[in-house]
Formats: sequence, structure tokens, C-alpha cells
Amino acid sequence: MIIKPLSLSSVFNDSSIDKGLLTIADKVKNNERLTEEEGVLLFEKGALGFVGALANHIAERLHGGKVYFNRNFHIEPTNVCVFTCNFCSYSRLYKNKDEGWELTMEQMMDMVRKYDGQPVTEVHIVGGVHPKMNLEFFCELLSNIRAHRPDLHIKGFTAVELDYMIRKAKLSLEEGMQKLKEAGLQSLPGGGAEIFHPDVRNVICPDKVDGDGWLRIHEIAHNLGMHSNATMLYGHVENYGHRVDHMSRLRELQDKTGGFNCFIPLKFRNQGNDMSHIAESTIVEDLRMYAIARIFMDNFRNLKAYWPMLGRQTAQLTLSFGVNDLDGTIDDTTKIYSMAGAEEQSPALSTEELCNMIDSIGRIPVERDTLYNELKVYNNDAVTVD
Ligand code: V47
Ligand code: SF4
Repeated sequence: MIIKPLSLSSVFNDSSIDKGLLTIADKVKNNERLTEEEGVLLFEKGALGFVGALANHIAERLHGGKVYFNRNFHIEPTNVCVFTCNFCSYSRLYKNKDEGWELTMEQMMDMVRKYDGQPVTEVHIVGGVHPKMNLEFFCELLSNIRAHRPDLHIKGFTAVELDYMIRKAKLSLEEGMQKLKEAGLQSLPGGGAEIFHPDVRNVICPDKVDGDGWLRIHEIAHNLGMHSNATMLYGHVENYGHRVDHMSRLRELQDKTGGFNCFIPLKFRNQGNDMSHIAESTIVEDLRMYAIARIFMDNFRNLKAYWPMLGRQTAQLTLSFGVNDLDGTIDDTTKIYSMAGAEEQSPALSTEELCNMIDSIGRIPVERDTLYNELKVYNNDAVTVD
């Protein structure tokens, strides 16, 4: 079934729309930046159809009908973690490490070797912050992967993991990042950002790197020529002002460095953590979140819906609300979201399934690499994958 979102012109013909929202629609038409106040107004008053029409207009202006995905897998070295984020269903404290996992170098290299001869282009490394897995260990992992599979792009370690391992090695952030880059690190994933504002951060994840620290590490990575992603964990105790503040700070850094590849709103999932009493956001609120991110983040070309967290059906819906990227095939190599109650208990999609998700709503599937270079455009009606 082809989904046809509302056009931007239909918004101007609707006499019931608030004046402030019409000013925003005008700005979108003229490709102008929104203020933070306008961002909050969109959250407070923008109906789903309205924000969807604006977001879809922007996505089509940037990407035509193209939707990106990649072929990737994850390595999660451990879920043992020194931090105590209240939303996390995945980690185990060091004193309870027997309930968790700690992969050895050999086990991780076996995971890499499993993909020998397969056309995966990216490995995403992310995990808990283990007090005994240090900078040296991870540099060795990076060089081993680089030596075994030089064509695989290594996207690894959140700013939270990096901050801890570099400080523990008693290096400056610049020195630590340089060392990791030399060992083979090419990009940073967007995790650990959560909500930057201290009023929220001190409630949901008080003991890990703060918002300024997260941004600083990404700025250093960008200055070293690496790219990175940015996330925002939404739908818990934050208000709309906190979301806009978070996006605004990312927008500011992107103006400065241009180093972010994409923005990824992450929906809070409430099973098995200390915030289980908080209801999850509705699908309507999720779609509004994606659409408003697309409208507000005018210097981020790519907006990603991470399907293992949203579930494939909601992820497919986001493609009509400004999203142009679905992440990757994953191959059942991540546990972060299945442990938090996501629909996808063993997340894996074949390239064919991803292409069909995109093609069946009238969009064009495009396989990309980590840096959004196009590898293959699947523009036939019947998608066949080699
Ligand atoms: O920082 C943890 C989130 C993140 C929960 O860069 C939760 O391409 C919802 O950032 N409910 C780590 N979210 C994963 C991540 C990521 C994932 C996919 C792609 C990329 C990328 C980055 O997972 C954490 C936290 O924000 N998270 N627990 C939870 N209960
Ligand atoms: Fe540790 Fe990351 Fe979980 Fe926080 S979100 S407890 S840093 S694994």
C-alpha cells in the first residue's frame, strides 16, 4: 500500500491552523531555521497531520523518495557497567557480574570472522562500562578487526564509554581519541546522549558523563576527522522544553563542525528497569517526535528510526514523517532493546525484508555505507536482492 502524506500546500489551505504554526510552515517552505520557542510550539500545538506534512516536505526536498539502510552487525563486549542509569534494562553491576556477560577478545573476533565473505559494511561496538576492559584492550580489539577485515567500517563506543576509558588511562580526551583512531576507530555511535539538560540527566542517569562532556567528545572526534551520530532518549520524565534544548545544542555543534551523520530519537522502553512505572509514549507521540526532529534539526541531513527499538511496523510508519534511514540488518546481535521490552526480541532483517519495507510504501530503498555514500539503489517495483 502506497502511503501519500499530506502536501505542504494543504496546510496553507486549512483556516483552522494556529497563526504561530502557519509562520513555522512558511519558514519550512522558505528553508529557514526555527527558534527554540517555535520548536516548543510545534510540540505543544502541532497536530500529527500538520507536523507530518512539514517533515515529509523536508525529507523529500533532501532525499527525493530515497530511504537508506546498511548491512551491519553489533558487538556488545559486556553488559557489566559501573554506571546506574535508571532507564537501563541491560546492564548489571560489577558485583553481580555473574548475571551478565564479558566477551573475550577471541569471542569477539569469532563474531567478526562469522561475517567473512559476507557483504556487511559496518560493525557497531557498544556495551556497558566495564571497570576492567580498558583503553589498551579496546585498542587491541580495534587493530585486530582492522587487520582481519580492513573493509569493515568500525563505529564504536559511546561518549560515555570513551570518557571513562580515556580518563582511566590518564590521558587527555584528545590523546585518547587520537590513540583509538590510530588503532582503527572510524566513527562514533550516538548513544549516551539521553537528555542533556541537568534537571533531567540528574534524575535518569546522574553518574555518567554530563551533557557538556558528551558534546566535547563528539567535537574532538569531529576535529580529528571522524564522524558521529547523535541520539535523544525521549518519552520519560522530560518535558518538551528539554527535548528542544537537547536538539538545539546538537544543532549548534553541527553548525560548528558538520561532523554528525544523523540524528536518532530513541523511544524510552519501560520493561525491566527502574523507570518501569512510567508509561511508554504512544505511537502518535512517536511520529510527532520524528517529524518535529526533522523540522527543527535543519542541519542534520539524516534522521534515523532504529527499527529494533521501535519495532518494524512503527519504523515503517516513520518513513512518512520525515525519516530517511532505518539503520541496518543487525542480524540479532544486540540485546539493549529486547531486554527493555521492545517488540523485536531477536532483531534481524534480511536486505530483502528491509527493501520490501521501504518499497511497499512507495519509497526507494538505497543501501548506504556508514558515511551515507550510496552503494546500491533498488529502484525496481519487485525488489530482488543479490
Ligand atoms: O544511550 C538504553 C538507549 C542507547 C533504553 O549511532 C534505551 O547508529 C530506550 O545509542 N529504552 C544505546 N532506550 C544505543 C544507541 C544506538 C542504537 C542504534 C544505533 C545507534 C547509532 C546508536 O540505548 C543508550 C540509551 O539511550 N537505551 N536503555 C531503554 N530502556
Ligand atoms: Fe551503563 Fe549504558 Fe546502561 Fe547507563 S545506559 S547503565 S552507561 S550500559
